[in-house]
Amino acid sequence: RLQPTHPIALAPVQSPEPTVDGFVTQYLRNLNNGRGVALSTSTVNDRYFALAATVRDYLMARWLEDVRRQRSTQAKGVAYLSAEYLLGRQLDNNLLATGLTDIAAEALVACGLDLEDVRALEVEPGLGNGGLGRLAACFIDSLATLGVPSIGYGIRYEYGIFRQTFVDGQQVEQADSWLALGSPWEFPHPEAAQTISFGGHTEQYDDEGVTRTRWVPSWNVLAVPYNYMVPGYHNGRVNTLRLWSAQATQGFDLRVFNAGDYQEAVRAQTYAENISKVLYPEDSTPQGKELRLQQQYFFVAASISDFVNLILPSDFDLAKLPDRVIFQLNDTHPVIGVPELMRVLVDEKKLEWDAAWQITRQCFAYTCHTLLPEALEVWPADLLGRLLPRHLEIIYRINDEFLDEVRERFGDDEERIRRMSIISPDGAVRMAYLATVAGSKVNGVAELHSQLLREKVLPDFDEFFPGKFTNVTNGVTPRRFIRLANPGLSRLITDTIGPGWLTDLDRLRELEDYADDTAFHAAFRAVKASNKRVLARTLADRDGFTVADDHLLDVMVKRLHEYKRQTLKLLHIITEYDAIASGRVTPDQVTPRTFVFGAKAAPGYAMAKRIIHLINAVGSVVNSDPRVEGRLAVLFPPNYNVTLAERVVPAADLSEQISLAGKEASGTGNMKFALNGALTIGTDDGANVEIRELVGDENFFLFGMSEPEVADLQTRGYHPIDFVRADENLSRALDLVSSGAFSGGDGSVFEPVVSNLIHHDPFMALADYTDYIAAQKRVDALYADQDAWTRAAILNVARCGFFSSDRSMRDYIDRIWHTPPLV
Ligand code: Z16
Repeated sequence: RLQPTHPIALAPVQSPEPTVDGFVTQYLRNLNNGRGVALSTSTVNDRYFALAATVRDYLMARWLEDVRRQRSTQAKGVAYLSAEYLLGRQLDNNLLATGLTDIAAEALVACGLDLEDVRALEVEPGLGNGGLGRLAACFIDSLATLGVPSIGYGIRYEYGIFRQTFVDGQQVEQADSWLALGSPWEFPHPEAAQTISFGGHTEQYDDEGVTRTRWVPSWNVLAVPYNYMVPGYHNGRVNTLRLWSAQATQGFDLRVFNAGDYQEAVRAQTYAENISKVLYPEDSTPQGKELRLQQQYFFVAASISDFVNLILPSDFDLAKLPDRVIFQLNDTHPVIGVPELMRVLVDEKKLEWDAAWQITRQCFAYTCHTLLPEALEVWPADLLGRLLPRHLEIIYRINDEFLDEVRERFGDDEERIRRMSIISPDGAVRMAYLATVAGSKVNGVAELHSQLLREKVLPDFDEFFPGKFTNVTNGVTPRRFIRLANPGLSRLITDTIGPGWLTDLDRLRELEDYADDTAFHAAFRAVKASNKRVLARTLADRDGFTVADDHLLDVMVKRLHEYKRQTLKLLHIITEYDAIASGRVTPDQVTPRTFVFGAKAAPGYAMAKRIIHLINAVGSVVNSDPRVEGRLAVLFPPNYNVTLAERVVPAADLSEQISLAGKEASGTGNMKFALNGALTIGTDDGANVEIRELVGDENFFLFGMSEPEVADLQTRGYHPIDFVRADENLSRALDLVSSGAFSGGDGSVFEPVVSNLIHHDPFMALADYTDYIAAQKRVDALYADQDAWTRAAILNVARCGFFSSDRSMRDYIDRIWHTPPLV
């Protein structure tokens, strides 16, 4: 047997020198050897790829060491299972993590290049819809920064969230071909591919006197892993994100090919590879399509097999699996992993059912991200059984045994049994119930959400499983959303309280001492003004917009959903516009405001698309009416994504968090804005509640019904028309839309939006309108006193350190995972 003898081969992996010379050397090597071009003939894309490769090279030694250590120590780790990771651009983040930003910039200058030009080439991997996917990205950043052994598992969609364009004000979706030029951040490992099976039937067989079940599937597909580095911030740690890509098991089926049906053979290949083709563009309201279940099983089965068969040593005692891993279920999307682990343990590893169930119950934990009943996934049993017949059997058995336990506790309370059954009366598998029964813990994502989850969505389960339910309030990574997005504020903070706060965000409290400091006020305001100019430049470049620099910047960016109530924001804008246009107030009586929207609508969500159209329509009227010129502007840049968020959030003065109370599970944009010194106008919903408690009532514009008031109005009977009659401004605003003022005189265009509000208004926008307008008046009043406003903004920054995703991760570790950092 050959052993390495060369000293270099014996030494640990070498990193390039962390100097400008070292960087230049490595950079040119990557450009020449990796891209096969000379500096003089390289394209910007070559230059971007070589730069990314160079940053990778600096991370490589740490990554290889961490992977080795996580395996050799056998320490318990987190396997985060998520169908979405909304990562955002990687280059800046990885430069920051390694502390190489300045060296890289200098090295590029020495090569006659500008870092700014090169970084613009990066297409962000948009492998998520919104909050849930971005949360997963923040969490893996924090886990790496805390040094917790962990791996993120997900899907390498060939097309991420669609690119949004507007044609005549209406949303048109385009494919997000983020891989068109390749990605420099991924490491494919086709040799580690897993075969994932589907379809077929199950059968019993005799295994040396024991009757066992086996699954005889009818088709399969290869899951090829692609690894991505997840560097910790300045700690020399690099974790792994492993995304699976579907590939046909053979290029073509030989038998079919020999029979002469070449077309048919290629069709089979396309079918298999469709599985990881595209991200489902639904946020909060899934469609229940078979391909989506295929995606879910595909990545979860590959991940479990990867962990059990490749990461664990071959002689591992599976009874100890709970000491080695916790599979965190990010929403119901990966819940099919529960019967899959049972199948692996019972059918493949030949454990007893009861022993396997003991293990499984300790290896999973479930995070619920919603309260909307339509967002809780259910799969028709026949669909699930056709695709995964063995899993359906396992689910039935889990349910039977669970309901037996319920009967034992409560007697034949058939009503309760029906309520708690994992299988609904119409024969669908309730994935949230399955996750709750199987999970060691179930958590909501903000205090109010966790409370409502226990009291309203899963009360029977809370009663049955005391101690199972817990809360972990969401968080956001301060590396990306403060340090990278807001370098000016970051510098000011470090100048004021010293370094260290970026990994210990509670230290922002020390800024409270400067809430009345004149010099600090001036510096703080200068940062905000400069961020507005940066945003203005971005919007001018990408959309040709002009942004006034003396306006209050009023921002509502989030997915378009009726429960989030973009229409309520729009009614405020129309009211302001109407007041000036009708001459009831003079332009100088209103605070000059620029309203910024960012929102994608699910392509099949007709009402959401109409609302997008209406925002654009109101915008084009307001922006071209000389009567409000210089006072009101509406900007709706298309294709809001992480990259744009990094510009919008630091520039905002006012953060709109106006969902109907009880509908937004948490929100995370709300946290990003507050941490960047915007004040929030918001309802008592999701994490807004905790933001307000922390920053103080006087530094938060609260309005609207509370959740109990909403529930109360619902039971009393909600009649939106009553609210229209009671507020003249509201009826005027609605009439303006109906009159066709925003649709060239044709009132029919937006009639569905208006009549839906007046006759149904499922999210009670009209009921909260009057109070919302009153709260906006308080915004105007405070903004008129710039010292008071700045003080409140500073206190928002100082008091929101709690919303670091580092804290969220510590809470998960303490309450759910029990996976201490590896020191
Ligand atoms: C999603 O983004 C969220 C919930 C859900 O069931 C599905 C998707 Cl794709 C969001 C919540 O709406 C939001 O309130 C929350 O902050 C976010 O998940 C992260 O928890």
